[in-house]
Amino acid sequence: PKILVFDSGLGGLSVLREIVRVRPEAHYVYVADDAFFPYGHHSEEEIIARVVPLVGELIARYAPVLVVIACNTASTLVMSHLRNAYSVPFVGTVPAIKPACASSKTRRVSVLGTKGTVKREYTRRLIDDFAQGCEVTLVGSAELASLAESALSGKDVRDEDIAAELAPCFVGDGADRTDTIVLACTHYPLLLDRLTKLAPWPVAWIDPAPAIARRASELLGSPGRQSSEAGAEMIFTSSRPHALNRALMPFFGGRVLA
Ligand code: DGN
Repeated sequence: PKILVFDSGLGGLSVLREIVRVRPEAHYVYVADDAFFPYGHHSEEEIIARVVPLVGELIARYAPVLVVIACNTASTLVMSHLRNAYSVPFVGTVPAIKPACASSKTRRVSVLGTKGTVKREYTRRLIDDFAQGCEVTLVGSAELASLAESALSGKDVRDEDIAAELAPCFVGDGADRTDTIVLACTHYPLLLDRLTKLAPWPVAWIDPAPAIARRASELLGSPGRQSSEAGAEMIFTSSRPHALNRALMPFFGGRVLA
C-alpha cells in the first residue's frame, strides 16, 4: 500500500519515522510543500486554498490508501475540508492537549506550536474540552520550525535562538511550575535533544507521533506482504538541493528512494 505523508516542510518526518517503524512494509510518499513554507506565516484562507487542491492533486497522482497530514498548522484547519472533498481516509496531527493535561502533576501545561496553530478555534476547543482543570499556556513560536529546518539541513543553529523561543513555555515556580509541554508542531520533535538540553527545568515533552502511527496502522488494517518499493520517497514542491536527502537518511534507516 502507498501512504502519503504531507507537511509544509521537513517536520512531518517526525511523524513519518514513527509510522515507518510500525508499518515498515508500506511504500511512503513524503511531500514537503516547501514552496509555501512556513505555513505558520500564512492566513487561514491561504492555507485552505493551498492545501486542499494540492492534496487533491497528490491523491490523483499517487493513489494512496491513506493520507497523513503531518502538520498541526494545516490539520487544525483543513481536515473537514479534505474529508468532504476526497474519499480516501485521512489522519491529521493536532495538539496533544488531552494526554498532556491527563498526565500533568502540577496542572500546568504549555502548548508550543506555530503562531497559526495556537490561535486556531480548534485549539481553543481542545482546551475547553480537555484541560481537565489544568492551566494551559499557549506559546506561538515564529521561528522554531525554521530553526528546525536549518538544523536538519546541517546549518549551525545557536542555542540562544532556540532557548528564546522556548522560554515562554516555562511558567510558575516550585510545585506549581510547568511540567508538561505539548510539541504542537511536527518540526519540534526533530529538535528534542536540544530542547531538553536548553529547558530551564526538566519537563515531559508530548510528541503525538506514536499515537498518529497507531491510528494510521489501525486504518491500514493487518500488514500485507512487504512491498518491493517499501521505504520512503521524498518529494518537494520546489526544487531543493539533493544534498538534503543525505541529512534525512537516518530517518528511514538509509532508505530514501528519490
Ligand atoms: N510542521 C508544521 C506544523 O506541525 O504545524 C508547521 C511548520 C510551519 O509551516 N511553520
